[in-house]
This record gives sequence, structure tokens and C-alpha cells, in this order.
Amino acid sequence: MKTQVAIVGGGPAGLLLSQLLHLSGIENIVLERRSRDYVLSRIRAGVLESGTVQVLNDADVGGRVAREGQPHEGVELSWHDERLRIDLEALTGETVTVYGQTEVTRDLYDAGDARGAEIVHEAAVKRIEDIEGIEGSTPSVVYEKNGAEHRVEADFVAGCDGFHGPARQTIPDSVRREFERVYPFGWLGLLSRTPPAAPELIYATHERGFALCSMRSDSISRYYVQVPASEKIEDWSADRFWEELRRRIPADVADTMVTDGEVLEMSVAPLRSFVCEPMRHGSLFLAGDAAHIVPPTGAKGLNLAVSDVYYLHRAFDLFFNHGKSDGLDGYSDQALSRVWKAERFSWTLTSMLHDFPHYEPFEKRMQKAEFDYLTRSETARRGLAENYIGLPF
Ligand code: FAS
Ligand code: PHB
Repeated sequence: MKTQVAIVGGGPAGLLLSQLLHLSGIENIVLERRSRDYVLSRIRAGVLESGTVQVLNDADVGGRVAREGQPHEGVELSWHDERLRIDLEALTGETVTVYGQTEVTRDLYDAGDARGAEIVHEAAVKRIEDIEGIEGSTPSVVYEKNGAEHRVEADFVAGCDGFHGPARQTIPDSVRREFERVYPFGWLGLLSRTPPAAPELIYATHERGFALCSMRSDSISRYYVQVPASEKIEDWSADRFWEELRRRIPADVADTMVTDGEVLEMSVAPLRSFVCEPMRHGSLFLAGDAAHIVPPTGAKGLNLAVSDVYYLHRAFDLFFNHGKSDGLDGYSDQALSRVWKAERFSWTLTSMLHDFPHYEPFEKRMQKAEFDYLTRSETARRGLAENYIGLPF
């Protein structure tokens, strides 16, 4: 098979790129290792930047998020029972939208169905070949389905295969530079059929550890508690989760929180900061978690995948429809510029809000001083707000 762009990975990055390329008349195929149900079963991000919503609208998949997404004008930080509201709207003129990544992915799959998209499931990509433009060679992707190998030839390959996919490894070790920080803790998440504990997100710092109160709708809540990196999900019952969560969030929220609803999902996610440079090698372009990972504290993971795809789509459109390659040549630097600033914000907020086992009393005082500074300085709050709503594309 021959196409213009072969996309490895059918998560949000791959599906969104496929949709945008289609709208620009650029042929593409998506090769996804898992079934559609499996992809849709993943519970991940919950907060969309306004830039992300704009790209979804550009991709003609913004209808449901406009109807069902919840605009949020502020978020809260708490330090034991002290609460601090960051008024995103007043400080930046922007808001964020609460709308689950699962729903974004569902909207993208539905749009793919409507256009008869080439999305091949249970197609595990084994190799990505000939991306270095050697005379007479054609980039190709080899995948396995139903026990047989298949080859797709393409002008370009988009590696949208997440942190554990093969695309990043296709960039030679001599070219690839990786930057990583693994945190000594993870997030234990719980999704429940209960009304949210508070109208806005609460990022709670406590000596017992970090906790986050989020939501998906008026009847579905999403909560997290910081746990040691080695924590096993089987060591946690829902009751134990609720009890720990309520000890870490402000008492007036804990006292009114509904905890007797159906538990829909529980999972542990490790936290790491990671960046791969460059995000392009020859005919291969990386986008999303294939190229970078952020701790979810800043709600940047999915939103960074979207800005990568925004840049990459524009670059392919310039090349295929206008015969110019400067978008492709500039893609890696352009995407990395925004990635590194989001890495900085996510690392800063994670460092401020979490309990680090190795922190001395001095570091703990620094954490409290950060909170106090935010409480007293509108300038500091504006700095946090402009990063949280998303820096310009
Ligand atoms: P994805 O990992 O979503 O998609 C990659 C796809 O490639 C997958 O479907 C995978 O099956 C496929 N693939 C892999 N190898 C393949 C192969 N060999 N062949 C074919 N296909 C292959 N972000 C937030 O903003 N907030 C959060 O709360 C949050 N929580 C998270 C929790 C967890 C457990 C994880 C892992 C991530 C979380 N993230 C969160 C980040 C997450 O939302 C990602 O940023 C987002 O999924 C990025 O999308 P993709 O780049 O498409 O990668
Ligand atoms: C979520 O609702 O899953 C969520 C929200 C904000 C974050 C991380 C996760 O920073």
C-alpha cells in the first residue's frame, strides 16, 4: 500500500493528525496496535486549553465539546485548609474546558467513521524503515495484523505512538538526545459516578501528600492521590482511597464530598518529565507522548500533543499543497520551543505541590513560601494562570 503520510498510533495525536490531513486533502493511514474499545477505555486527561478547543473546531470535531464541555474560569490550590483561587479569566481573559480525553478520542473516531478513514486496529507496527532519504528508497512502515506482516509505503511517517511506541527508537542513538526526570511517586486515580466535590478543580498540598479533585461532568468525578512510585493498585480499596483523599483536601470540601457512588475505574500512573530531541529525523516526525511526557500536574500532556499536531499538520499542508518544505524543516524547533516551556511549568508545579521523600525542612519551607507568594502576588498568580490556560501556539 502507498500513501502520503503513514501515522503510527491511533491515540489523540494520531487521530487528530489524520483528521486534519484529510481536511487538507492529504492521504493518510492510521495504524493502531490496540482495538478501538481498548483505546477508548483509557482514562487520561480531563482539561483542555482554549488553543486545543480551537484546533478541535478547525478539525470539525468541536461540536460535542462545545455542547458538553464545561468552561472553567478558575482553579484552586489548597495548603491543608488554606484555599487559594487562581482566577484564570480575570488574570488572562481565558478559561479552560473540562472535557475528558476519552471523549476527544471518541469524537475523533466518530469523525473518522463519517469520512471512511483508513484506521487499522490491532495493527502493531514492528519497524519503520528507510526514513533517511537514501536515493531510491521509500519510507515504509511494517505492521503485524492477524499474524501476518504488512508494509505501507509513504512519503512521510508520523510517530504518534506514545511513550512506549517504536517510532522514537527509529531515530539513531547518535542523533537522538533524551532528557528525563523520573519522580519518586505516582498518581493513584479514581473515576466515580458522584457529583464533583467542588465546582472547580482543587490541587491540594498536604504533609500526607498531594491530591487532586477534578471531574468529567456534573455526575462524574475524577480524583487523584499521590502514592509512592512502587505502589500497587491491588493494595488500594475504594474505601481506603476515599479516606486518604479526604485527609488531604480542605476539611469543608471533605465533609460534604459524596463517596458512595459507583467506582468506574482505578489506576496508578507513574510520573516523569521526558523530552526527545529532535522531533524529526529524515521523513519521520514525532508528535505527542512519542516525543515528550510531562507529569499531569499542569494538565499539559494532551494539550501538548495537540499543539504538536497543529504544527505538523500545517507543515504537511505547506509541503503537499504549496510545495514548500520550510514547515517540515522548522517543525522540530517550533514544537520543542512550546514543549520545553510546558515541561518547565509542569515540573515547577509538581515540585511545589508534592511531598518529596528526600526534601529537607528547607525545601518544605520553600514550598510553603511559593504558596504564600501566590497568595499575596497577583503577578505570581498571573504567571501561573497564563501557563495553565496554555501559552500561545
Ligand atoms: P497515546 O499514548 O495516547 O497514544 C499512542 C497510541 O499509539 C496508543 O493508542 C498506542 O496503543 C499506540 N501504539 C503504541 N505502540 C504502537 C505500535 N507499535 N503500533 C501501533 N500503535 C502503537 N495528560 C493530561 O493532560 N492529564 C492527565 O491527567 C493525564 N493522565 C494520564 C494518565 C496516564 C496513565 C497516562 C499514560 C497519560 C496521562 N496523560 C495525562 C497524558 C496523556 O493524556 C497523553 O498526553 C496523551 O494520551 C497523548 O496522546 P498521544 O500522543 O496520542 O499518545
Ligand atoms: C483530570 O481531570 O484527569 C486532570 C485534571 C487536571 C490535571 C490532571 C488530571 O492537572
